[in-house]
Amino acid sequence: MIQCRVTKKKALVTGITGQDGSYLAELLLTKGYRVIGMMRRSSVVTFERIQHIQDQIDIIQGDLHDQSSLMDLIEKYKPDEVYNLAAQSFVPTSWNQPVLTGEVTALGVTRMLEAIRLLSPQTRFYQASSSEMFGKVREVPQRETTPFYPRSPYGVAKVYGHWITVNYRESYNLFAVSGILFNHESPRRGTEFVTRKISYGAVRIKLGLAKELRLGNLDARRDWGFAGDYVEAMWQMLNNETPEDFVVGTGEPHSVREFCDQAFAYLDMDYHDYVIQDQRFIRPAEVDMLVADSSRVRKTLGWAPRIDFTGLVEMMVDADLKRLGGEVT
Ligand code: NDP
Ligand code: GDR
Repeated sequence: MIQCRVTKKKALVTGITGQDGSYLAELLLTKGYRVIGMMRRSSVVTFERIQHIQDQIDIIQGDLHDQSSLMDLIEKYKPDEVYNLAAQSFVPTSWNQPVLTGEVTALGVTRMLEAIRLLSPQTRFYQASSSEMFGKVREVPQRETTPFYPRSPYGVAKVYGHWITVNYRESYNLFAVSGILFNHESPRRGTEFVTRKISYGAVRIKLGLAKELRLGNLDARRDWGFAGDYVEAMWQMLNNETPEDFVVGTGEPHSVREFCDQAFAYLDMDYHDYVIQDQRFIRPAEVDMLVADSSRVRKTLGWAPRIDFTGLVEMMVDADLKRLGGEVT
């Protein structure tokens, strides 16, 4: 009897416990991958976002600070694909902890690339680059060729991560790509990021659990999409014929004020009555406006977002209502 053995593709995801890691793991599982999730050791296990798929993933300890943990992982699994999503990803923290941000968000990329170069050069590598690299924007909208002008230690670290990825592709012929993703949100977004801070804060006010919501710059504008759509672009980039970098975004900018307006209005409230501008949340250097020209990814890979701005706001508010025990409107 001829035995037919189908080998599953193996993907290693760093940052598996984060927002994007959880959506990407779901996507890869539906595509039949064996998913190996790397997480750093902590005294409290942070499995909230992947609880529902925990027993379908191999969860392995590793840290972007620690070269030998990455080498062990790459040598042991020889993954077909590595998605490097782990980072110190909160922009304000990067001013308080600039060295740590550089260690993880910048040098961590080189550590992973070195492990791949030395132990598994056929592995395809995805780097989570960011629209924060455009910072004080040199053109509007921003595309692959727009020069970078980062405005925070986080943005600077991401620029390093981006260029080291390009450099390893050009120096060692690795299939290494960088997705320059604009802000993407979801009900799984951390509560310190502005969209979730607003959806969660508005619901708490609606349910009588809070009286006000304190925010920073209400006039900042971002190109916000849904994280579930963006992880598809990551997979498409690693499954493209050639290693190329792409800008991914909706192409629609909205202000923090508009996000507040929609979230509060959806709950039959007026944000003017509750939102207070607080100096504590103003950044030392701000990125005023980001908006993507993602025509290349749309044309080359056929990527397109499915959820629009209103759909995103309502999804996040509904999820927080459900979480906090209120009724979905
Ligand atoms: P999150 O902050 O939700 O997740 C970050 C992940 O990195 C967490 O799993 C965290 O682990 C892990 N991590 C942090 N430090 C280390 C370390 N030293 N070693 C190993 N793991 C570590 O981020 P997102 O999911 O939102 O973003 C994913 C990636 O995409 C990040 O690199 C981010 O900078 C980038 N990006 C995000 C965008 C967005 O809008 N979401 C846009 C563009 C880029 P733990 O749970 O233990 O904290
Ligand atoms: P960002 O996201 O810095 O773009 O980085 P964040 O949601 O933190 O800020 C977006 C904009 O909102 C303004 N803002 C506030 N932000 C926060 N966090 N809290 C507030 O109270 C507040 N008030 C106003 C900010 O000033 C800013 O202009 C995210 C992260 O996911 C990065 O990892 C990723 O690379 C980029 O998106 C693209």
